[in-house]
Amino acid sequence: MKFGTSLMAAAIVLGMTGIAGAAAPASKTVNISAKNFAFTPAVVTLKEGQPTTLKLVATEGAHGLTAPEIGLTKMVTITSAPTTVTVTPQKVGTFVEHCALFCGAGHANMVITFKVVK
Ligand SMILES: [Cu+2]
Repeated sequence: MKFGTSLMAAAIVLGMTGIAGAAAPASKTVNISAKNFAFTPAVVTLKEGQPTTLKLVATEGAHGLTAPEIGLTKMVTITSAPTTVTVTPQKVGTFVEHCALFCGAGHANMVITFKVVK
């Protein structure tokens, strides 16, 4: 009987956690496309501590993204086949990242800005 009661209590707690999880934005997806020589959108706003899936695709050429400030330490190669990577930024700030894979004449100016907010 006691066991049954605690199971029920556990179910209630789990249920409440579920509700709390729904209230807080769970996981968010941001679509980012890359072409010669720009990322779209050029500015991506992320929330500190919130897991966000970046869906990366190249509409032209091949590009790369490394953004250690938001937790993306390993370069992701961006091609016409969409790739996803999930990051959970831990640091508030504005971080400008350059394309991480040489892509041609405009490579040096190819940037994306991540704004991490509270
Ligand atoms: Cu490049």
